[in-house]
Amino acid sequence: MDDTLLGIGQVAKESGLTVSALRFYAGSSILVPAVVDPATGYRLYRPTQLRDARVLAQLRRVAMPLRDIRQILAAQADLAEVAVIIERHLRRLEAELADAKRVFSTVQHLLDDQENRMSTTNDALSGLADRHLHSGKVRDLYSADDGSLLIVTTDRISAFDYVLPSEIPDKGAILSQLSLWWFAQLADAAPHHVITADVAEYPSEFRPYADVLRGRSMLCRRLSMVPVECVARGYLTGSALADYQRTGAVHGVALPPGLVDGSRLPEPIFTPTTKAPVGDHDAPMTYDAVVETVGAGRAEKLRALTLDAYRRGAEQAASAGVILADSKFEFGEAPDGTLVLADEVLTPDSSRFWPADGWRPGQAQPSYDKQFVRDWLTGASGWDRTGPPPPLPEAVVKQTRARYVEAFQRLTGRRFEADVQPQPA
Ligand code: Q0Z
Repeated sequence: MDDTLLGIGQVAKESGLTVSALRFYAGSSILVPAVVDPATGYRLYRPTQLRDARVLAQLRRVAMPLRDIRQILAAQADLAEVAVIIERHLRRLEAELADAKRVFSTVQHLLDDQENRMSTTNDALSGLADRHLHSGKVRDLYSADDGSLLIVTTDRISAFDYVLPSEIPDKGAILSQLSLWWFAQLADAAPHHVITADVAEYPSEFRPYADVLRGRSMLCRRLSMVPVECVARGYLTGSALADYQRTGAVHGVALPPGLVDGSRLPEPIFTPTTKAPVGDHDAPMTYDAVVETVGAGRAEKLRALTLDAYRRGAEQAASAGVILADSKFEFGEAPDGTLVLADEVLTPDSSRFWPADGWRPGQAQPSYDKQFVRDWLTGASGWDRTGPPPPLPEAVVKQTRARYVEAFQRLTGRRFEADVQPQPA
């Protein structure tokens, strides 16, 4: 055995730890010097303890608690036990990262309250900042004390991947009520996550905000969300068209030759995507990738539920003179394993709606709701699509609001009434 002992200064130098840190660890029963020279009082370490000091220095870099490090140094011959301790710490770090993301999202929301004068719901709901979980481009998510979730649909509008600096009055209420109506229409095909949209039934912490929430929010069961965006397409456009033009297939599904932008597909197809973090784009998944992610049983149910919901939606839309080109559904799992339809359904924000009488395969189809916005942004506005987009002129706001109202009334057969508590469909 090599019994050349090392001084504390040398161990510090070669491990990257400081002398005072080494003293502190020794006081915590980690890396206790093998020998204290009785004459000088110097702390002396064995060569193997230098390796321990290096291990310690590395593990502290990833904030591993001292008790875990003590265990690892004691168990070092047993690599399986070391792996268990490392795995446990990795899961802690992942949980902390998820927590940090929520914190950052809340911070952005808080700052937005001050910066973004245009966002009326942000201002009105700033008292709920500590319950705020997440914001999408258009909707905000809050958590209730009883574990349920509140989805608030704002009047924000996005185009070309930007949230515009103008709002469309009542858009949030219209889309929220459209989604509620569809949940009710689809209820015999799939259970859904809505508990109530009646503000009088909301948990008490939301009562002070009843006037802002009424008509534009829904209280939902908290589910374990399936990490797959379930998209169904009956028509070829967008990223699926690009896929097809490159490979002749879409998400691994072969399609007949000769299809063009806006072509109706022989039958609706399931084109799932990954859920990308904020700001990223979703990536296509093959069916096999879905099976790998959620298991064969869930994958088959998701595909069947998605295609069924799409078919029903497309059929009802068609009878109102509207083409439902494609739609994205999100599912969550209830504690008993049931797959539950969640998020929003069959709204213009989750789907492509085209006016049936303007359908011309072979060219880009006009959007039912956003065409005035897109035309103005790419034309008269002079915006070059690099920086943030300019505010919309009043006329474009009015035309666009009218399109949302019209879509709601055609699809549901109901009148849209602002500031009214929606009744169950
Ligand atoms: C949905 C989202 C946002 C609205 C989480 N029932 C549920 N259970 C668990 N999680 C969710 C739901 Cl809906 C959930 N999202 C997306 C974000 C507003 C919906 F800011 N995130």
